[in-house]
Amino acid sequence: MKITGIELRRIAMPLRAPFRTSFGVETARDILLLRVVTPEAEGWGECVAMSDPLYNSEYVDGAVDVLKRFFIPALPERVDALSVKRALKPFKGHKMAKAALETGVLDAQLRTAGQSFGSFLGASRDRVPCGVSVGIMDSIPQLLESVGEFVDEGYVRIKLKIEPGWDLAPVRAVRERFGDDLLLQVDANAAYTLADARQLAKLDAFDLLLIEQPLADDDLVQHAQLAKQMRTPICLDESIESVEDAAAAITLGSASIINIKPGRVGGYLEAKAIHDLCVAHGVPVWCGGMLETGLGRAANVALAALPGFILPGDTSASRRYYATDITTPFELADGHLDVPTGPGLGIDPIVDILDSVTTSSEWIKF
Ligand code: NPQ
Ligand code: MG
Repeated sequence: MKITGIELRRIAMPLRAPFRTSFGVETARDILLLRVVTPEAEGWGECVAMSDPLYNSEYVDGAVDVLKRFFIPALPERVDALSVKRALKPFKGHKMAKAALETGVLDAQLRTAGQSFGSFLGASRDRVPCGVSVGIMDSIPQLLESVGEFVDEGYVRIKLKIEPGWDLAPVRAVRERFGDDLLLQVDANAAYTLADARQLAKLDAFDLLLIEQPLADDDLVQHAQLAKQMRTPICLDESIESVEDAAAAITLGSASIINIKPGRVGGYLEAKAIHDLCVAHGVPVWCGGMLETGLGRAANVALAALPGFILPGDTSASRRYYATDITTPFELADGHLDVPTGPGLGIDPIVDILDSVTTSSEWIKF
């Protein structure tokens, strides 16, 4: 495949409600989209980096810079997704920027071949059960109202964002209101230390599916120690940036479940490799979310349809975050989203909507 050019497009997407985590409050999503143009097709890659380096070290301006300065110039004359992955391997870090470029090329490649993301990745289902991530609130009544709305919409699993001072009380309140059958888990986004082990172990009373990323990103050894001090399964998110990280976490006993986000690990090829490793080790995985538009969501839903994704993901409907998506919105049916079946992502941006949220655009001619 020869690339004619790549458009770097920056969009601003207002969130329907502020989303608060242990690292901050977001009211709008600042997103970089890559449009990879070939003579045969156009492929889309959504970069999941935030505008500020709060979730991990990446940020949108940094992604734009490393793509323009290093990644795009390093592409070979003829490309496919695998050759992009190989060409970017010498560069350290910047997994979210790498993932966006690899995904844009993969989408163009699959659209040309007439194959869907789901088929390419090895999906074994045509729809996926969906969970939802619920932000930190100002009060317990507010939280219960929000969780109640999501339960009514059909979400099959609830994830509560937690931080020191907002952990036991919200979990207890949600369990009391919605009962023991509700699938419930928590995500700390690295807000605790091993000194909090006794407090975290109190969560064991609430029969949670898992606790996600309680400790710092680079604390694999301490996660293994924490795992011995609580019964709730530990799931890693931020700590896992590669198949090697996943292997280390499994060997050390740092995680018994892994959250796979293609952006965080450098793309869908690496995400698939982590899935395969986890299946081989009997480690359940699930698909995380980064408040993607319909473009990123389409690929995530395809990934979440692989056989090892045995827990519901954060693959929520478009309206969880956005009043207006840039694609036909993903809508929940019976707690599930359908896996797109068309070539590539199987979904296209709606040009007028995309234009209306675009804040800047740059064309890089090959
Ligand atoms: C997580 N996502 O699993 C992340 C973190 C996260 C759905 O909980 C703007 C952009 C705000 C990306 C807030 C969910 C965000 C963001 C949280 C990602 O850890
Ligand atoms: Mg997380």
